[in-house]
Amino acid sequence: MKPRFKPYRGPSGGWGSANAVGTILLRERAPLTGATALLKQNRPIDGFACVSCAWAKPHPSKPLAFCENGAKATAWETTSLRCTPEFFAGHTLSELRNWSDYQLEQQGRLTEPMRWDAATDRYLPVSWDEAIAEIGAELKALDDPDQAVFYASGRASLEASYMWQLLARRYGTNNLPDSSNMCHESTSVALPESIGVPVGTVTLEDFAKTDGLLIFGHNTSSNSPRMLHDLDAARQRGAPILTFNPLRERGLERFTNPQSPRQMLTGESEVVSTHYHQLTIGGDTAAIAGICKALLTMDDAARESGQDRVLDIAFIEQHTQGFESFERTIRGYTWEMLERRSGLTRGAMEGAARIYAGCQRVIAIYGMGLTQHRHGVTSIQMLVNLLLMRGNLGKEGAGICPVRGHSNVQGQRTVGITEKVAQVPVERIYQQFGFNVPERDGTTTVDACEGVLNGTIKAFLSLGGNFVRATPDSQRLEPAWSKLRLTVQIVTKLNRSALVHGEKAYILPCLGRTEIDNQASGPQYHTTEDSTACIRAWQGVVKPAGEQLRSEPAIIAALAKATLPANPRMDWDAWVADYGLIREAIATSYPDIFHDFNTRMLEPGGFHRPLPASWREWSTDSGKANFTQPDSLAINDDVEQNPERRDVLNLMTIRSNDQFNTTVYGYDDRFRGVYGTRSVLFMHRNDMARLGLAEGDQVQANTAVDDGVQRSVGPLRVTPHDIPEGCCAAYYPECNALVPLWHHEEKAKVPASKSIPVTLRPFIATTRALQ
Ligand SMILES: Nc1nc2c(c(=O)[nH]1)N[C@H]1C(S)=C(S)[C@@H](COP(=O)(O)OP(=O)(O)OC[C@H]3O[C@@H](n4cnc5c(=O)[nH]c(N)nc54)[C@H](O)[C@@H]3O)O[C@H]1N2
Ligand SMILES: Nc1nc2c(c(=O)[nH]1)N[C@H]1C(S)=C(S)[C@@H](COP(=O)(O)OP(=O)(O)OC[C@H]3O[C@@H](n4cnc5c(=O)[nH]c(N)nc54)[C@H](O)[C@@H]3O)O[C@H]1N2
Ligand SMILES: [Mo]
Repeated sequence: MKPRFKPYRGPSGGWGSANAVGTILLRERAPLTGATALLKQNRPIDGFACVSCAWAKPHPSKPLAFCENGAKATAWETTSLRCTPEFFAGHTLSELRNWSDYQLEQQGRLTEPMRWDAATDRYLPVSWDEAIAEIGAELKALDDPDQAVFYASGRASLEASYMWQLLARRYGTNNLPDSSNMCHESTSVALPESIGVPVGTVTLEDFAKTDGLLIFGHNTSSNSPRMLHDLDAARQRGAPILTFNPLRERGLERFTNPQSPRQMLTGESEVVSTHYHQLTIGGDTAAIAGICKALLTMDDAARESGQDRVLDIAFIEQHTQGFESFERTIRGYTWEMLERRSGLTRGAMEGAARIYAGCQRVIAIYGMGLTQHRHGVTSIQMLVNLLLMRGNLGKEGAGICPVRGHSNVQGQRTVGITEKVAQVPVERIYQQFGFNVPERDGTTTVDACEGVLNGTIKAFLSLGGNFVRATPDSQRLEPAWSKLRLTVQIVTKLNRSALVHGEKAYILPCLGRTEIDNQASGPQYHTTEDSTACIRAWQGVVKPAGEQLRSEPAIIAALAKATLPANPRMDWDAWVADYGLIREAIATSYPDIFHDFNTRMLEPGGFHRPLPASWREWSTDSGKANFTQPDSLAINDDVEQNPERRDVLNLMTIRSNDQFNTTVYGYDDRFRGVYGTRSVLFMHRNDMARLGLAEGDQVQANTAVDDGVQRSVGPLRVTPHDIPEGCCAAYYPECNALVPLWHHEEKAKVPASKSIPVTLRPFIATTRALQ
């Protein structure tokens, strides 16, 4: 199909979404199973948690509790397409490596365990027993357990995740990186320092009571569309919504509620953001500092004229520390510098401050636009500072709301998927299972990539995900994978990570969350934790995609039995027979959060993890909420800045409305007016003119760093867009080759994939084409 480009003037939600749902059900050839499954989507206890985003599910649930993208995710999993041994017989891996992400996953659900055969360069079927025994033998043969990595993408249930970390730790390593290391790890580093909890503090009840919202760097309409209902309800109550985003994301401008017959019939839509601030990429710390500065000035004036203070002085005195030095730093910034760094005018920042000061209960929402930067932790902490100034933490209707990505990524950390030993209940694990958790911290995602490059990693096992495709520096890393001895993918669909592999490579196909998981004691529940720390039970509703598929807990248990010495205290078989026993083990390891797990998970609405910050108890070093100092207002200080070089643009890698991470559902990005292609580069018209480019030109993007490595992606079609000058945007994962592995958040090590310096050149056909 020929690509088309046409600005989208419609709202998010509405008929555009309804049409898209029908299209995807047909494309996946799952109109019936898919549609039936949708009726049970996000219905706790007798239904399943959406496999798409991690946004909270309301209780009681609505009749059709799903969104366009949730429906796509369900259709993707309940598809009737199958990727069988016959498919693999027909294609060598060298051939498949030239296929796109879309083509690979479009083959449908994997049905049988497969083993790579070097002689024919094909995956051939293998029995479960043989595959598991061989993997166990390979792991046992490694010189050092730290040569193995146990990666987890954020979809696996609490039960599977707990078993996965236990397997890795008993085996002898804390090498447990997960997708969070590329995502919200900046949050997990920033929030504990500031407020003593690693996760967001708000619940849906807070959304129902808030009177003001700030949204930084989150594309809500594509990535957590169900949240639009909560935003819409707040708008109806008159709450202002201030959005800060370099792109004018259409879905954050207008929304038609698909559950409102009136709006659907009349085509009416509601405003989402009342104020939209198009700051420059990475300009958030400066923009928030500007708002803080304006608040201080307003507070000075109020004090002088004897009016009510703008700052919540009682809160600051009783609950925080570090305010004086924070205040000094903020007052020290000049407006000239704040304007230059943020890309916003002083007037815009002052205006935002006035609106913020007019609200009594404010929630600050954020996503990858803050976390995937060199100084992501600083930006997040600045946002917390802003909330602290007016006591917007630990009270109803207010708080910080990091919107997590994968549907159980927050929960995985809660049950031990982390490379950091300090976060593991070492004592309890010892009492429970009689072994010592290894003392050395494990690898983050970036460390694991380095280990693959330098040969220290020999075995890589993946519980879901598509690590090869999701990580930075693809052109540099891909060839290094062949040096590994063992690669294992526990997945539902074929992706590039199974094609870029080690000497021994296996695909172990598993059940998805929509599917009925029958074990010895009957159908099993599984549990998840959403972005509001709400833990609930779910169960699959559709027939498994193949008879040979095994559940994730069953696969992990089999691997554990083949790898670890027998230990009567870890009864893997009993756990698989009855997941309730896994939950009892989780409750023993984490009693404060999970006591009476098996009962409480079935309570209407589930249960919330206790978060001291939400009742103003601060589990920080100081015992108070900490105002932190911004260490830098710079955007890219590990990349040489040269103001003379006006040919360098700052690139952000973003998601379309038709993908879930590396899963590409289709080639349209309706809200951004792009149809039939992902090979685009969104640019400001002035930059195009300055660089002598016209709409439709094909360019190659090159990373503008001087570390001896050539990084390029193309062809990309030059596409004018409403984006600040000097900034440009293109899609992830196609552009991951442009992100240097060392270019990451300085403390959290999250790849800084939202700010990559690039130069553009006309595309020459000899360059490696975009996959
Ligand atoms: N349908 C669908 N849902 C998803 C996903 C998906 O791929 N598809 N992925 C899931 C996952 S794992 C995650 S982590 C989340 C991701 O959801 P988001 O956090 O929304 O991530 P991105 O799509 O990368 O978009 C980042 C947004 O930040 C803006 N941005 C970029 N740079 C900056 C900046 O410097 N400052 C500010 N203020 N804004 C900036 C971009 O314009 C964009 O609107 O969604 C989850 N949900
Ligand atoms: N440049 C750039 N890079 C990025 C990002 C970015 O914005 N820009 N975003 C980062 C972020 S936020 C994230 S979270 C990562 C995502 O990184 P990952 O989590 O590793 O990748 P996904 O694309 O979500 O993984 C998709 C695969 O998961 C498998 N899968 C799906 N469902 C299941 C299941 O139920 N069980 C199992 N076992 N497997 C399943 C399927 O085979 C599918 O192909 O990418 C990161 N990389
Ligand atoms: Mo993510």
